[in-house]
Amino acid sequence: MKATGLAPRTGGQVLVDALRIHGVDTAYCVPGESFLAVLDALHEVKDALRLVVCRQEGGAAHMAEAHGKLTGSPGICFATRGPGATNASIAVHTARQDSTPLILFIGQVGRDCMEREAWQEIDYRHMYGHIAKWVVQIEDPARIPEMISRAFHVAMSGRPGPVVIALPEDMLTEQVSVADAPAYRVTRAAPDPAAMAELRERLQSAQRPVMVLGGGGWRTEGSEAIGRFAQSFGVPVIAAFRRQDLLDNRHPCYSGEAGLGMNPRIAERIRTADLVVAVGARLGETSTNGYALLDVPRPAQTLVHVHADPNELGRVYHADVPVTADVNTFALAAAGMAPPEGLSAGRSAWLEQARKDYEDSLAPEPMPGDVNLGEVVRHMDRILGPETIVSNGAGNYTLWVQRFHTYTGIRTQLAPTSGTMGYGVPAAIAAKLVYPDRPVVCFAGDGCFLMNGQELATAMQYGLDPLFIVVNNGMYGSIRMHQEKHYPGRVHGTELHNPDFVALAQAYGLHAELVERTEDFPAALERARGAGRAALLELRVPQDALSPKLTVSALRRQAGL
Ligand SMILES: Cc1ncc(C[n+]2csc(CCOP(=O)(O)OP(=O)(O)O)c2C)c(N)n1
Ligand SMILES: [Mg+2]
Repeated sequence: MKATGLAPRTGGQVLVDALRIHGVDTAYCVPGESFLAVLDALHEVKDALRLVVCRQEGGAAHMAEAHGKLTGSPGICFATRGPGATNASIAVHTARQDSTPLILFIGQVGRDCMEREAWQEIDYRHMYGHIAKWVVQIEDPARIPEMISRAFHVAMSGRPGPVVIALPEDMLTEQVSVADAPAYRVTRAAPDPAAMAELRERLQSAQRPVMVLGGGGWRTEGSEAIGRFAQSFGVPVIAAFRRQDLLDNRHPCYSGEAGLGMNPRIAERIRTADLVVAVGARLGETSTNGYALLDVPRPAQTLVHVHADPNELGRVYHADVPVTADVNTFALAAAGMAPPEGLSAGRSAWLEQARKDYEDSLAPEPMPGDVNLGEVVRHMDRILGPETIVSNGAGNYTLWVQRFHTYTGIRTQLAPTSGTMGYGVPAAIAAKLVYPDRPVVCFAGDGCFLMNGQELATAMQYGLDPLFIVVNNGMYGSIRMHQEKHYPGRVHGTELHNPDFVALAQAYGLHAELVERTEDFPAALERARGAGRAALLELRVPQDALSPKLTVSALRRQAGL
């Protein structure tokens, strides 16, 4: 140890001090003996840094990911080596696809037995090499301040994303005298003024412009500025898949979501636009109907592509105006540009039609069975109000949630663009930890719910009161839909025999009820809200109702069955 005049600390203490310097107030974990020294250091600061103990690392890491989405700062998760690290990997993938800042710490085997395939040993640089933004193993406790500083910078800068840090067990117990590093600072690239001038010109001459918002790193001022920009230039705004909260859906320019199961009118609007201004969106598979709405690599539409990561520009599409910029900085610059004198009649009509199509799409349509999910979502919106945060995972039930719910602005939606099942439950728990006073509703399918249903115990342990709405159709409905489309009538591997969800939730200590008719939902919702604790409402829906537009019976008729 070098003589530095600094008090010696264990690696675990240096790490926890670094987390506090970087502003961390919450960490999620499932404990492991591999990082006992960190747990002990956290014990020292337990009033300043809350440790949330979870039941499965997939739940813990998804809570940390949702925490990162909601706060805009890296979510923090600790998992043990081997099985803990493999369980947690699902959220590293989510954070990658969703561009969420996340730091996953993994207890690693001791340096003295590394590379022997010691007990639970994995080389995380290989395992996470492709899905994390950066992976490091800290071999020397004296370098912890440097590595933690770098981890926060990497997770937050450009396109945000996940960082994985392996912590050898004996490195965490080693004493070291080292100075702390200061808190990270985020750089925000500003758009090139020449590109902004070009954007303005192109917007002035366009007949059918659309803006597509997506990606990570958005903040309130960016979202508000993009709304002002859209309004002053009269541009319809389309949200990329599961990015519906980037602009308040009540804004006169908001025109719906380009995602899975896309409204054909939105697809047509993007396809026939003469100018697409993509801000933060990668224009990936889910937002382009499988890369069909814009030609690769040279779209027929004029493309202005704004992204924080220059590697995304020119990766799939050749943009006419590529702009490397932080989305918020771009939005503020765009909102400051002088708007055109007045919109041509054609441009006004284009905008009005886009908004009208969106508003028309909000009217729930009839569906088979006694519970109309569209009506349920609309009712919930009216009662719970604009502060509500809504989470979901993957499955066809999300098509109703994402179509009929009005997202009222930034950070009101927790929905994985990675399409992972099991996300809604842990995300809702994290939302309640970040915003205890806001209503939080998790929608989950019967399949989705049981992927992380064990985290109901975590909600109860911390006295949190989200509302869980389980849409029970007795099947992996989304896969059944594809099965019926491609192999009609040959149902295999998609049927589910479920537990009694009400009894299950009650066993965890929640208020729980079964709702079998739309008209019973309002009173059940009131009782759930008044329960004073977490609540679960199970909605029974028939298998026939595959999506807001599709039934099993219609598909079978088409197939002549
Ligand atoms: C972790 C994970 N495993 C598998 C899938 C594939 N998958 C997508 S949707 C789905 C079915 C979801 O079922 P459920 O939650 O009951 O919703 P439903 O479609 O029935 O409304 C499956 C298995 C996935 N997206 N994520
Ligand atoms: Mg289901």
